[in-house]
This record gives sequence, structure tokens and C-alpha cells, in this order.
Amino acid sequence: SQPKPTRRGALIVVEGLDRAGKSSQCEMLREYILKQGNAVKYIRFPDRTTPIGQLIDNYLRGSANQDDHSIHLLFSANRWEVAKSIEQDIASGITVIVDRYSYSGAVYSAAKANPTLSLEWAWQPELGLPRPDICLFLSISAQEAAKRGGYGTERYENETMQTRVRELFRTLFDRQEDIAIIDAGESLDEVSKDIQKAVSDCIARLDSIGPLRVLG
Ligand code: 2DT
Ligand code: MG
Repeated sequence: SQPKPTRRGALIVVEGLDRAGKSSQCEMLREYILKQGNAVKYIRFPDRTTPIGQLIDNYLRGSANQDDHSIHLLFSANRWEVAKSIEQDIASGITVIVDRYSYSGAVYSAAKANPTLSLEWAWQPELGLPRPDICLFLSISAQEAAKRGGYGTERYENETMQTRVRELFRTLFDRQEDIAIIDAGESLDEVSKDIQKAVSDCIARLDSIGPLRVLG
């Protein structure tokens, strides 16, 4: 009989506000997918290790300033520089878990309330990037976020930005497909179970979805 063609991997994005539990949940999801016998890779944006990523890191730590539009395009370029390698991994059967993606990209920039940097403007450079098969949004209330500890010292880690970011995520997710809103206010294990359910459903649909699509 013919050898079975490689089943492509899934592109899974995890989004959420600071302290929603993204990193822990990404790690638990990685272990879950591995245990099921599937190849899996974890990546995160911004990827601070590349030359563009270092500019972003300097900006976030406050040691460099950048025009709002300019830094926005650098965040997007930081995704474009790995787009090909994501496509190759997915094609070779590896499921890729991505910690923050285009959604954070558009929302954080638009939250600055710069009159020439709308959510619509901010989304444009994302068009054509690999499209997630599912985007899991870890949703926590402002109160729950506050309970989980104080803000860090990086740019954006303050109440005003977080409130705007939360609202803009909602606006963006009304317009985008394949978004799963996960109540991230529960325990690690409960949240993890909800994520596993959503991801299993997504992986079961992969054959009918067909090849990896692009963001539109
Ligand atoms: P971390 O806390 O996850 O390291 O993110 N951000 C992120 C943007 O403004 N644009 C983007 O495209 C991405 C991926 C969100 C650092 C901060 O960078 C913000 C928080
Ligand atoms: Mg952070």
C-alpha cells in the first residue's frame, strides 16, 4: 500500500492580557500534544533573539524610544521573519504553539490611541501571515488580573493600557474567525482542560480545513 502522506501540524495561537497564564498554559498544552504522540514546537512573539527582536526588547524595556508606527512595523516584521519556518514546520507535521501573535500586535499598538494608528491600520501588515487554525484567548477580568500581582516595569504594563487592550481584543475578535474564548479565571488545571478540549476539536477538523491558510 501507499505510504500515508504526512498529516500537517496545527497552528495554535495563545493570546491574552499580561498575567492571564499564557506561558504556563502553553507549556501544559505542549506536554499534552506530545503525550498524544504528535511533534510540537513552542515559539513566542516578540522573538527578542533576532536583530529586529533586540530593537523591540530595547523599546519594551524603555532604553529606546520609537515612533508608534515604526515599532508597530518592527513587531510585524519580527513575525514575517519566521513565517517561512512556521509554514515548513506545519507542512512537515509539527504542531506549532505560538505565545502571542498578530492579535497582540494590532491591539497593543491601537491601544496607544494615536490618531493615525487605528486598529484597521494596525491589522494591515499582518495580512498574508500564516493563519492560526485556532486562537485561544485566555480571558481574565481586570480584578482577577490585579489579584494575580502587580504590574511589571515594561512599557504597556499599566492599568490604562491593559483596560484599552482588553476592549480592543474584544473588537478584533468579533471580526476574526477561529477564536476560542477561554475563561482563564479558574484553576490552572481547569483552564488546561478547556484548552485541551478546544485544541482536540481543532485538530480533528484539520483534514476538512485543508492546507494552512493565510490571515485576511
Ligand atoms: P511579552 O510580555 O509576551 O513578552 O510581550 N506586543 C507583543 C506588541 O505590542 N506587539 C506585538 O506584536 C506583540 C507580539 C505585548 C511583551 C509586550 O509586547 C506587546 C506585551
Ligand atoms: Mg509581559
